[in-house]
Amino acid sequence: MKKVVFSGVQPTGKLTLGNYLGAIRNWGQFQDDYECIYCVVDLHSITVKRVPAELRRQTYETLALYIACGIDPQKSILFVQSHVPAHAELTWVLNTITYVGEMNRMTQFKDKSSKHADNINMGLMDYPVLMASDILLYKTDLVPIGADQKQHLEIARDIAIRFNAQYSDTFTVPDGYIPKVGAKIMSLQQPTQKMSKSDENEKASIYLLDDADAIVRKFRSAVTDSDGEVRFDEVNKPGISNLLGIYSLLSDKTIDEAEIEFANCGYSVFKDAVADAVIQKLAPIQAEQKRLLDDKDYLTEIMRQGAEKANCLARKTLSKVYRKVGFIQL
Ligand code: AQP
Repeated sequence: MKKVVFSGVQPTGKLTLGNYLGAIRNWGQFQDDYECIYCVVDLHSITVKRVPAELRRQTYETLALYIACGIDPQKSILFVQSHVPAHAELTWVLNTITYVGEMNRMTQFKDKSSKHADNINMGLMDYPVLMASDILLYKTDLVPIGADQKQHLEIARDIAIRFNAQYSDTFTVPDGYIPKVGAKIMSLQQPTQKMSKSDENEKASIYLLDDADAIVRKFRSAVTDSDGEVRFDEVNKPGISNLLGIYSLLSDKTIDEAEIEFANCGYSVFKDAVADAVIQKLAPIQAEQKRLLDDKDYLTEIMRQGAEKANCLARKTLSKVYRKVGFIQL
């Protein structure tokens, strides 16, 4: 039996370089050795207000990006969360062993509540429990995530342990896989905050579908500092350190090597080199995503096949959970 990897991204807005370097880029490496399950988490994405037609379009776009980034539907299960009802059903059960106080303490809930003060809905608060269901339904061993999701993964572990203690061994307790470099790509305009697809300032994020001109422009206007030295120092030089991290990941060079390469260059040469590395990496992904989006039937078929496989696995776990809590099975 192969170990199971599960992860997902919300089809909210345009995916960023942060989503790619922190999460999706790392997914491919597991495909040969693990049973990989990658989900487009559309149920999560309606915790903030959405335009329905946009959500539909972005669901296709996100699935196409997964494939364009190297996730092979022959090797991994790719599916859309709302096609597998067990995610919502398990969430209800897990809600009954999760405490309001725990959810209130979640950093993302606090952040999103302040950003969407007019829409602090129950779904926003319940987001971590739905995420726990996503993970636990598939007996997941490993969850590749960016650093921002660490707290949610810990809650998923706590919920699994709590359920197992209360009802006997049922869930696998998952581990997180957080990359050593790239776990938190920062905003280009406020380098002490993470790059986020819902950031209203478009200059703050590199979107995976940005064209070359936009990428160059955004890196040229990236906030740095005034000492002129390309050196990694997250505390005193967060902007330059963020750019060094991005360059190092995309050029397969270490941070030390990158520092040496740009030792006497000044920031404008360095920024253009980072932009160029990003453009080179994204160009083939963009072309492949476009090709896939021109073939909606193919993408729909991938969704259908993925949903069938995921439903089969998820129903088994849900039925076990229902038995354990005492629901009558017909
Ligand atoms: N800046 C980032 N650096 C590294 N990893 C990141 N991730 C997100 N931003 C960065 C990782 O991407 C995966 C999917 O994220 P998500 O779509 O589920 O939502 P999120 O974490 O809330 O990401 P965003 O971009 O900030 O979305 P919005 O703005 O819609 O809330 C996760 O593994 C995440 O860690």
